[in-house]
Amino acid sequence: MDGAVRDLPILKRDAEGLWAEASDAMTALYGDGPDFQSWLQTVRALVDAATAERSSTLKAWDRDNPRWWLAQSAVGYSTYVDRLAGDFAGVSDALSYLDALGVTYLHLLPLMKPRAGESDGGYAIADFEDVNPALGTRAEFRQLLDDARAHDIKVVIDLVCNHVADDHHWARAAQSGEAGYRDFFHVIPDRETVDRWEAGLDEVFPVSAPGNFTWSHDLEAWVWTSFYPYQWDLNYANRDVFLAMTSTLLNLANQGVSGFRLDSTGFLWKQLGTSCRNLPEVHRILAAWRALLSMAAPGVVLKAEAIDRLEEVVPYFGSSEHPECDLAYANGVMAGGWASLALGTAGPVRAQIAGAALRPVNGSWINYVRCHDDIILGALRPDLSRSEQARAAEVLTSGAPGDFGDGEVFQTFDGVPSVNGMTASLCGVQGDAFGVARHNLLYGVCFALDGVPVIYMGDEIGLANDTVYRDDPGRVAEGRWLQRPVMDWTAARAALHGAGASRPAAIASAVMTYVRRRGDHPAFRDASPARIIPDQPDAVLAFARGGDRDRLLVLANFSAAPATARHDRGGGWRDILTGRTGSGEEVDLAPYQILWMEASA
Ligand code: OTU
Repeated sequence: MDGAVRDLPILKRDAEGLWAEASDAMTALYGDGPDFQSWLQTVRALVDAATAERSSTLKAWDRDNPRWWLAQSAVGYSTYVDRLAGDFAGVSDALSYLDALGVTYLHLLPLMKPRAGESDGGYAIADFEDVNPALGTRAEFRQLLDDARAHDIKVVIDLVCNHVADDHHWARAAQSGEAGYRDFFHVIPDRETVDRWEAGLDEVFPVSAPGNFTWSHDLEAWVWTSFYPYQWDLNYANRDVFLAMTSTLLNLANQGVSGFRLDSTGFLWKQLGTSCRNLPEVHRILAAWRALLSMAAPGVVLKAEAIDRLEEVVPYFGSSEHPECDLAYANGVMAGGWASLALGTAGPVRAQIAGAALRPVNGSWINYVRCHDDIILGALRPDLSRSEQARAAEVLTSGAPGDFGDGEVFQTFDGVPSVNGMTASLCGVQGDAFGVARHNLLYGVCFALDGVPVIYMGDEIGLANDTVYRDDPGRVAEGRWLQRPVMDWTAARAALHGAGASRPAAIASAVMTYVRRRGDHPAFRDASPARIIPDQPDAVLAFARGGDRDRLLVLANFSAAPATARHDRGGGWRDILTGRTGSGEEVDLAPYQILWMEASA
């Protein structure tokens, strides 16, 4: 951890300082309510109880792992439990594989008890206190957490904090008219009022779940449902909701998880006349959660899942004085990488990396190439025009000659389709000779950036699209299943040892080289942002990492034609990925080639 990070005010704040921070945020949100001071004491009692109940093992873990995600060796892996290994016990068995790959933190997609029937891939939670029975028992989940701790692998879970399933007991209580529960949700009796709200809103699933409200016969009213009709948005303007979710957060932290991916953070607060995304109150909720969690479970990380334009995402870090989330998804860089690859120009990714450097020092990026969701190119507006976004999506999905990607269109926002597919398929590994090089290019950039690189399950062996969902009536309407394949363990175990089919082995070898070089090169000790090196040909992305002495240059060619990059390593250089050496201030890059270049003298 570098000096600037070690000196963060938050790390020096004692419990009372943290409580003052949390109280300020809660006062701004709920200070006008009746008996506010006594309500505040209820929150205090909750966090004090959680602090007292935290086990000595976890307290020791907190002490030994301050800001563990900043370790130079930190590498994440994101997966569904069942798609990777069937159940919790299967994931326990997979830990040694993840260890061998170099993974230090495991993000498990939703694993709490989901709604019966359709559940948006588990993002409709019926019970935060229970796990998905299809994945095992609570005891098996606890065992997995213990096993992971033994491997020194941190487990981060999804906390779906914006909504609950329509069969969660809060929703059930509202449906049966139990006092207090109707206000857990945004319930609007008349259509005119609904229409006034709708006027400011976008749609998340315009095709499969148009609109933001769903009629409930039981409530005889419209319920706010930003996502699917069975996902009921929680009403955080109601302090009981905040209290209930805070309690959930603290309980789960004390079970031994190392962090939370806070799902759909942008949607937590609604205000008529706005887009109801990323409102200031959302940031107050997160600041309060960070401070309360720091009181009870300081080693636990908060990750913001705010999939938006960069300028909307940066505020999710808060500031060094008033921190919010410790990590946030660099979705702009991710989408920029795909746009650059598709268009053969480094411009889009370059602009996003330059913008990502503006994060505050208390925050760090999660860098990734793919995840379980679609790629939303609209995050690149206005830098990238709508027609360029559309062209990029076409290259990734059309299947026409020259359009290398083998993805699918998910849905269309503002005239631009969002894109589904696994990295390997989107890179066209089955189509032309450059597929593997494209895959290695994107992962090579991802691992060289500042922040934590996260591998999406199966990408380490170039697992292709899973088209099985098309024949499954329960899943055919949800195109994101294309990138939720079942792990191919035969290929994976062979590839890790350099054996088996050549493509998985080649991709695994590249990924493992990135993991190792990132872990051992001194340039990556420094957590400061990547610095763009200007004056390159259009296709070339060039950036520097590390301090003056250990500086590493990353040069990447995003086009299918050779390109010549410029650099200041004229006295002699060495590519730490391949060992290739050279001199002179220009270097020729093959199509899609990436170099991690250190000074050789
Ligand atoms: C998140 O998604 C999850 O990652 C999705 O898998 C869920 O469907 C969704 O929340 C609801 O729980 O809200 O802030 O394809 O990128 O829905 C971004 C659209 C989200 C997703 C968007 C996203």
